[in-house]
Amino acid sequence: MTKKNSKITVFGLGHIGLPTAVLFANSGLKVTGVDINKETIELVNKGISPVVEPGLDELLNRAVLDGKLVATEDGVAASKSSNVMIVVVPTPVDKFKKSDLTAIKSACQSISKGLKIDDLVIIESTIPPKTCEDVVIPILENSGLKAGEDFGVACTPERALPNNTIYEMTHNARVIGGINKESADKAVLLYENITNGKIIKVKNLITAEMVKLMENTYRDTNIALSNELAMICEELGIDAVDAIDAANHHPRVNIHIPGPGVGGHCLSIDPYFIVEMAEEKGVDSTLIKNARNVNEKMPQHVAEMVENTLKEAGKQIKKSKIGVLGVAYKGNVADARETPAEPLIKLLKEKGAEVYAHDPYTSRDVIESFDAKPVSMKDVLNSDIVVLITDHGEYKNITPDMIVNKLFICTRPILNPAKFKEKGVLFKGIGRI
Ligand code: SAJ
Repeated sequence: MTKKNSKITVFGLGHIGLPTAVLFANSGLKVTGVDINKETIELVNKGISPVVEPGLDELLNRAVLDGKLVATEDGVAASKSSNVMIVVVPTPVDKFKKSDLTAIKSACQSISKGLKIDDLVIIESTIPPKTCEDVVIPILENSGLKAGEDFGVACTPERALPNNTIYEMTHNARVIGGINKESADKAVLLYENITNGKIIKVKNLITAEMVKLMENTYRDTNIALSNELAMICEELGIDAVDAIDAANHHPRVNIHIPGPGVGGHCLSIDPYFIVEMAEEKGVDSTLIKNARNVNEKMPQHVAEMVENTLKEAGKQIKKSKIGVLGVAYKGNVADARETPAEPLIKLLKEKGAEVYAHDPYTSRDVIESFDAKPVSMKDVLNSDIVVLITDHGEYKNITPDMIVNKLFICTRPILNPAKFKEKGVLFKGIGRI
């Protein structure tokens, strides 16, 4: 697994797969990127990143110009000419909240057709515990080769944060598990090419699969606790944000920040992978399910807050113009996957409101796909009521005089309620008084 003898294929050139491919290529290894999307392949081969991520364009350009990275649709040919295959494809949940492993299965099928003695297959996609054993390995063994004897298998879930992916991929600790010691050791040597972070070797594949799910479930559950405490505080007349801040001064307390719900492709999905396996094994997972439930209901709480605030001002929600600030799932990113803005807009429209939205990062198409009208920030601020959903940096400079009709729901604790109230704005927030 040194620079000289490794040829890598990365399956999936998305938010995580592309930076992974680019980092290996820039470390001097020969990398082929495989994707099912023709446009992605064309862009990557031109050195243009289809993914918005700081620093990625420059690194991609260099990798392509140096001839270290090429993209193709042909996963079988790529596998035949590589000795390491890394799978970084999406693993969503379906409408029953069960994992959809279609992309993993398809990548593994291509790999099995090109698999050779001594190859190493690495799974980086987030997967339910036991997926390597139950799904990945049986497909790879269709090649006629035996996992752990003829070829190696390792699992190293990606844990980089969007918008800081390059830094985190090269500095975060990385967890690696293998089907055997040889597979894990080979994977460690390989990733030492791209990371300065600590590499933690865990006992086996299933432990590595579980670690990633535990991390995101911890965050989701913690945020649910924070959201529930915030809603209780609203009724008790306590400013939850101040109270949480005070509680977090305790050396062993770290309550997360309440908000309009949990979005993104990780925290809102990964807990279900644990629930799925717990149910299969007949083990209780009430806490994890309830946490998801609390977070998924937050848009409903925000919609009720909008309706009640309009009522308080003597207005009806029906036919009201509601301006939404931010549709991305979190601040300073363009990503709107699983964003709480989407169910919120739907609920507001069901209540008969007209919804307008602005986001400095997300495209107009995304806003339109949520059934809101994309408008300027000024237009949103001119609405009957303004609802801030995303904590984008730009929105931290909003001042009371900018809220034209004096009704403001600020679901993120990025502005000081007192400053707005003293200027006559009816200001509401999650857990704010
Ligand atoms: N959120 C809150 N309150 C908080 C923190 C976050 O409401 O106190 C919301 C955010 O607004 C957002 C959602 O939660 O809607 C998720 O945001 P996030 O920043 O916590 O996480 P992600 O989904 O962007 O990235 C997470 C990270 N996991 C952890 O920090 C444990 C990242 O390291 C992982 O790589 C990523 O999931 C992943 O790929 O699994």
